[in-house]
Amino acid sequence: DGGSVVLERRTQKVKPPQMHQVLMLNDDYTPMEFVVVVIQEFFSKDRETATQIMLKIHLDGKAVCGVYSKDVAATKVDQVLEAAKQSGHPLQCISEPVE
Ligand code: TYC
Repeated sequence: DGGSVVLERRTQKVKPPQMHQVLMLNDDYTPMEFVVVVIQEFFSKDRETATQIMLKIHLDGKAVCGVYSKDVAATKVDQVLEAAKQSGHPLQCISEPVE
C-alpha cells in the first residue's frame, strides 16, 4: 500500500575521545640513564629525544612523555611504575586529561 516513509535526520555529534598526557616526575634518586631508557622503551622516543625529555623533567620537575587515549595512557603509567619498582627506583609517573 502507500504507507508513508518518514526519514528523520539527526545531527551527528561524534566527538573525538579525550586524550591523556603521561607525565614523569623528578626525584633525587632515580639515575638519569634509567629515565632515558624508560622513555625510549615505553614512549618510543629515540635516545636524543628521550635525553631532552629527561633533562626537562630534571630541571622543571615534570614533563610530558606522550599523549594517548585514556586506557593507553593508564597502561604506560603501569609499565613505568612496574619497571621502576623492579629496579628499586622511586620514579613516579602520572596521567591526566589534556587541557
Ligand atoms: N633528578 C634525577 C637525578 O639527578 C634524575 C631524574 C630525571 C629523576 C627525571 C627522575 O623523572 C626523573 N639523578
